Amino acid sequence: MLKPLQQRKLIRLFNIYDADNSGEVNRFDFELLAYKLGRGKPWSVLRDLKAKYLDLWRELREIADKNEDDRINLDEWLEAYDKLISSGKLEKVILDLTQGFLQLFDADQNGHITIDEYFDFAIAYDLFGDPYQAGSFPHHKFEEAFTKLDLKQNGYIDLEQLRQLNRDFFYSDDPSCPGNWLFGWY
Ligand SMILES: [Ca+2]
Ligand SMILES: [Ca+2]
Ligand SMILES: [Ca+2]
Repeated sequence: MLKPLQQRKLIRLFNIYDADNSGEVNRFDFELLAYKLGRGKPWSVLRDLKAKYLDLWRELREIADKNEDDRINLDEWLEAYDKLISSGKLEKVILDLTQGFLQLFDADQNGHITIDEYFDFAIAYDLFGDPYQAGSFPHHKFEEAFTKLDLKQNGYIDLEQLRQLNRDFFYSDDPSCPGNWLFGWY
């Protein structure tokens, strides 16, 4: 059974992946995320991003689309994560997620996520609003989130920390846990 805090975070994650705010997650959301992330980048980069996100979508559909209608609604989403967590299968998902996250957002590929790289993630996934629109992006909240995630307070997040933050995001029932902030406020 998911605890209330876990559930709240998973609903937050659902809303992030529901990029077009249609109330369900489907392949269009993943295409949209790829386009947002690839905006202004060369075609070959965008093409690879699209392929990556479609793979991600297929994996998620496999896990969560219980009634096989090519859409994941919130009930299916929560049930899938509940099962992944209770069966212990989430650990593998977290390892894949962490690796994928570094591939996508560690722009200079040095194994560390800096605040600038986290900023790209925040924009693509619309974690805090549009930073280029006046009044839309609470920059103190964004910086506060990164400061919480920067567990060693050394200005970046490394692979091991990222795994820990992901684990805490999915498992932790402690409101003061830094990993809760991985996808912005919740
Ligand atoms: Ca959607
Ligand atoms: Ca479905
Ligand atoms: Ca980096």
